[in-house]
Amino acid sequence: MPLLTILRYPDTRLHKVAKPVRQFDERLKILVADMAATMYDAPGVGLAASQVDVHEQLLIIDVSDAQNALQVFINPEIVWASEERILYEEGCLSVPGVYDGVERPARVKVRALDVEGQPFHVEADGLLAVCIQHEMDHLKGKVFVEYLSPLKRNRIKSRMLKEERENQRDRSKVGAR
Ligand code: K2U
Ligand code: ZN
Repeated sequence: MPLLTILRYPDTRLHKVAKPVRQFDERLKILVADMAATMYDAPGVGLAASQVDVHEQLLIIDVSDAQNALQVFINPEIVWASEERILYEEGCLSVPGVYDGVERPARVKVRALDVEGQPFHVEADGLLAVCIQHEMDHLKGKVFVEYLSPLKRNRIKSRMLKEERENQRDRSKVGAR
């Protein structure tokens, strides 16, 4: 399974709003497999299709210690969220090296479809609840740095753009050899 390219903030494609999945076919299963390989390789505990430039409502999560319990959420909806909130040090594969506190509902109930198109519900707390909400933000075109102050967000944007320019320069040097 090929590893997919993860878009890096502030790539504007990360802000596209994902459309509902309509066809539960072989293409979808291959996409899930390629996203899972990409997530485990990163490594990460979640990945939204938006991050690999596929703008469909699909996210995957594996919060198991052994990294052998993949969960697939298609067209997910949060049907209930607790009043209680949790502050969690979040990161993002699209914003490598940046971790900061984000406050979210501590528990959520989610309705989604599985890869066969069958509906299911999940009640989540802890890391799973945080990750589901983080990934669902991606499907709405939102990156977690948007919860931070404008000063922090602008510093992160400048740093990511600088790193991208350096990476492109390194790639051109390798190509020139
Ligand atoms: O969306 C992503 O880039 C995947 C995130 C999922 C995540 C976001 C916030 C909090 C936890 C997980 C990546 O897995 S970031 C790596 C990571 C892993 C465990 C805990 C925190 C960050
Ligand atoms: Zn993310």
